[in-house]
Amino acid sequence: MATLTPERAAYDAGSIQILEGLSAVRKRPGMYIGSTDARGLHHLIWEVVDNSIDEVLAGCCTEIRVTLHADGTVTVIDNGRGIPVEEHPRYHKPTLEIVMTVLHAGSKFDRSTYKVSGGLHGVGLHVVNALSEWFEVRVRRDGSEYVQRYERGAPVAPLKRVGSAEGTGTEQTFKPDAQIFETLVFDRETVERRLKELSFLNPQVAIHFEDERDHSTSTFHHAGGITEFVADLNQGKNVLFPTPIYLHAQREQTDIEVALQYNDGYNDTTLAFVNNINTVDGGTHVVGLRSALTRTLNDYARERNFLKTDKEGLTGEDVREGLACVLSVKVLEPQFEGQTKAKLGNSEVKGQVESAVHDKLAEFLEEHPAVGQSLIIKAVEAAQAREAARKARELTRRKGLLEGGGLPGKLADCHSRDPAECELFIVEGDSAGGTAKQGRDREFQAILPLRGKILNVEKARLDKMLQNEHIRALLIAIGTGIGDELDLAKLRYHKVILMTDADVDGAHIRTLLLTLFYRKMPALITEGYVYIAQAPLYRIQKGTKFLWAYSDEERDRAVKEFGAKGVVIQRYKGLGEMNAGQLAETTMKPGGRTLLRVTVEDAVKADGLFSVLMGEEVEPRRHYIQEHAVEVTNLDI
Ligand code: 0RA
Repeated sequence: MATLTPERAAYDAGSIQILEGLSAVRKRPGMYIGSTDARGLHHLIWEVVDNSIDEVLAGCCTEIRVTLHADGTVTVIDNGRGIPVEEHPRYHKPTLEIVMTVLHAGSKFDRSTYKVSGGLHGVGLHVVNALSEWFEVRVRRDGSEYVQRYERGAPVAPLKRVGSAEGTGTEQTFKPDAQIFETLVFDRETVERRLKELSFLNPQVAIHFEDERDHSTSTFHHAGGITEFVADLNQGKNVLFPTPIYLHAQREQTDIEVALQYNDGYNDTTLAFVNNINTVDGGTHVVGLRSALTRTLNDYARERNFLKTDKEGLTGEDVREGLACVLSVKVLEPQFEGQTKAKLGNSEVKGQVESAVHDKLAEFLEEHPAVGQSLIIKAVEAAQAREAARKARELTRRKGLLEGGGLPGKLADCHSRDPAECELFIVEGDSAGGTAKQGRDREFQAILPLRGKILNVEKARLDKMLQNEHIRALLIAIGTGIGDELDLAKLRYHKVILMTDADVDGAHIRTLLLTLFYRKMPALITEGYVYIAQAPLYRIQKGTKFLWAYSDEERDRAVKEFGAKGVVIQRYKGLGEMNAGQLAETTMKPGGRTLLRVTVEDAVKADGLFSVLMGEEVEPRRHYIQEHAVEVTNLDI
């Protein structure tokens, strides 16, 4: 908690309640913004921008301006009505100050029906304020301009009228508190991605972005809304029909919007939002959408004799092959579930979305037979490919059994049969694989070497990759099956650990595997079973003392600690340069090692990279990987 200077203490003498609220936020920031790492840091921006978006939803704001300053501060400006400044009837202070210290910005005034709220969003500006070293708000309203400044959530002076002003709006600048956050560096791409997303979801608003660190600027304004969003997802792809299908309906209090368009690829890219929040873990709205899609297309195909027998049918996977889709629902009281609060739980929404999408899609297809035909042909082809793949799988399964135990020959399995304690290390290269085999604890650690080259020889669709012998060995080792048949109960290892070199090839294979997991076995990632092992980059030695360093910063710290003189720094380029004991000690053994748990966001990033990897040109590909090596959230084990 901040200590108050005498002046501030005097000003705040009557505000015990406010100070208690602030100290609660500062004591347990994670309860309010999820975490204090990079994700939590960015959450501050989302919270402030969401409040301006609420003003857009109320129909009172058309421009938002977000600036990342070079000194780590952020400014968000909107041309909404301005946060009210008149005295709050209950607290006898300007409403602005109450909004900044206690209340949710919209709570008293109900600015819009579907507020950005629930889960970690909509926690209130007072939370951002409490977690900022300082926060300055400027409001233009009723012909005047007002300012107030806060430090660590507490006002340093009363709200002040500083002059006259034209128009209305709110300007907020804040500096995240170094006492709270582990990192203070905003990621331009992350911010841009969210602003772009918001501009698709709220076509009324133009969002201007500037990053003063690299002098980049961009403006996001998409009058076409989620239809343009889908067109954007399909950019550079061959689409089956030129304009995305757009459906809009209301069921009870829930507003449902869907845009979708097929491409000639094989993946399903469905983005789902609830009150503008990206529900990366899906939920009832996504379940409703999927079941409507499957039902509607089956009915349509059957009525028009695209399916030969009654028994034959299109599965969910069939109808989602090559799909790009954005689902945006507005729910009155959303319940968000799961670790990251990114999954919708409201059970009533499933039926609402299912009914709306079924009715509107059936109607659309009735009126656009050419579109209907093109996507049914695609889905029927997918069904045929699925059947062929099933036969091929059956064959390998039988063959696998003949070869002994059903497990791939390359796998050095562990003794334990309790998946909860078992770990599978997927190791790049036969030689590192050999070292890992020697260094492992064979009781619970299994090793599967994979060749880094597989990606280059498989410049093809993901499905074809599944025919690759190495990938098949991996899938058999993991045990769950893939796609709709995925069964986590059959998972043979509760930790699936990628152990690759810290170079381009390592990034290559990691991207490939994460994409495979994300697309074909997403539950493996959402349930937190996938990890990345961290191998040291340096060994720093002086005399008989030595330290391992996992980053350049750690290396520099170690050198300082030892005193620069006589220090020997050895750089490790690959896993293969360590002996078995070293690899075990630094990277594999619980206690000494650091494992990074892969999040859905990591996987989404990998998925984006994958498309670049599959491109024809080698150089941009290498370059891109080096620039964008998948980052992951830290988790010490
Ligand atoms: C409460 C009531 C009104 C507007 C706002 C809050 C408001 C909050 C934020 C936060 C960022 N920008 C904002 N703009 C407006 C409506 C007051 C009225 O009726 O004039």
